[in-house]
Amino acid sequence: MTIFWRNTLTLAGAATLSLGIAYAQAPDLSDPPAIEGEAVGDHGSHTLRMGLGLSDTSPQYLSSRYFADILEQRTEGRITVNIFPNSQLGDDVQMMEMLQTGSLDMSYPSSSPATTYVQELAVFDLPFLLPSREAAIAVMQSDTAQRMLDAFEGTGIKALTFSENGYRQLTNSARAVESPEDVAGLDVRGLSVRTMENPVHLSIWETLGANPTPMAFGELFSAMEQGVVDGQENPWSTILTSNFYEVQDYGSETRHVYTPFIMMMSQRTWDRLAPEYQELVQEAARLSAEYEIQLSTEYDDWARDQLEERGMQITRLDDDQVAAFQEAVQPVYDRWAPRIGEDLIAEIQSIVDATQ
Ligand code: TF8
Repeated sequence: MTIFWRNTLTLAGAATLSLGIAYAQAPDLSDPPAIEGEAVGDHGSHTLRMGLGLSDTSPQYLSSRYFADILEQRTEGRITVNIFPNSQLGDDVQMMEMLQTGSLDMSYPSSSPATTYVQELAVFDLPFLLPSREAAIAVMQSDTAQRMLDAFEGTGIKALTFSENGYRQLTNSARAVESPEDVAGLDVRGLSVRTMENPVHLSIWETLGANPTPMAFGELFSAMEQGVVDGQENPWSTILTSNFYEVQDYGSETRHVYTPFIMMMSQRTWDRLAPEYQELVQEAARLSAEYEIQLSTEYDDWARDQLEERGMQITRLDDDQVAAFQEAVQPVYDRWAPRIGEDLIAEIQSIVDATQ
């Protein structure tokens, strides 16, 4: 077991043991899948810089390390990847711009802020579109999704693969939320909710009666700490690994949107790689995305239970309560489906139906 993985395992182990018995199985952070395949031969040396938004305990980071390890091993050290987590090089929007100029080699943003480059990605932002992780994975691995990755052609960004950011959950510091009325506030003001920089997400929270504020992820913790916003929405693993429980008292298992990540490389970096290296990068991206989805799946329920252990009041919604949210956000479909494309939504829906 390499030093890195042992330290990470210890972190997860300590997190579990120090907080009592976690209800869900702790993620299996033992060494990632074995790296197989022959060395690809000498096609020059490259040191790549990769910027990530999340912390170095997140599935996004752990799978990116696995990606880097595959490249380093299969090129016998000729390709190395230096990973910069915690939004230290910028937020998703800024890092995508850096890919375009070539001042950054790789990044791993959510699909939502990338809709400025490929508008069809907004289909993933439609609320309650993907009813299960199985359906989400089928969509991300479909030809329809590959067409969206290919649509980055000409933007200066090479989109390599989708993986899982995950089902988004609402948290806030004001009150427990189990209905759309709790979001809007009947005798009190609507919740101020930070959203990603994406018009469909703004529309969702406006429709629910909240006061949405688009904001870069790197600014979110201090905005919540200072009360600039009441709440935010992200998967449980992000809420845990970004320590949001320190400034958020209430969580609601809304699962209102499933967001993919997109692993990206600067087109300039990609064009500098020999074909054999390009093929290896694509294979390493695919393998690390599979591992990321496995980790993110294992983290999901475990992270929610860890948040509960740390004092967050988690509201689980029953089918009727979920149905009330689905009904309340129907106007979002009415407004955005024509702009995203009814045919694309129908394609996605048929993939979803085939998994149910
Ligand atoms: C968000 C996203 C982010 C990720 C991360 C910065 O809420 O879900 O957590 O894109 O890579 O901004």
